[in-house]
Amino acid sequence: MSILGSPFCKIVREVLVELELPHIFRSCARGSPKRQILFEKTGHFQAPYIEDPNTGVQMFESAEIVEYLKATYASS
Ligand SMILES: N[C@@H](CCC(=O)N[C@@H](CS)C(=O)NCC(=O)O)C(=O)O
Repeated sequence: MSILGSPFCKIVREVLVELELPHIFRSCARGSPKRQILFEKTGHFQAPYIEDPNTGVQMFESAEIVEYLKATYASS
């Protein structure tokens, strides 16, 4: 099955899977009411967006998210 999606979200999801990090994925496809929910929460809509309940970190920007996940969860 092929699913078209954001290439920016894809690289973040790949790192979440690679690091075997349990996560909840909330799709914000065009037309999804979750877009408005994210906008109301952050004042902005952009995907990907991550919230880490372990650290309280909330961030946009795929490259920064990948860097954060690797720095926080990759074992050396
Ligand atoms: N520089 C950002 C770009 C992210 C981006 O452009 N995301 C698109 C989805 S692919 C987006 O949220 N666009 C706003 C919209 O769809 O309204 C990153 O690397 O995360």
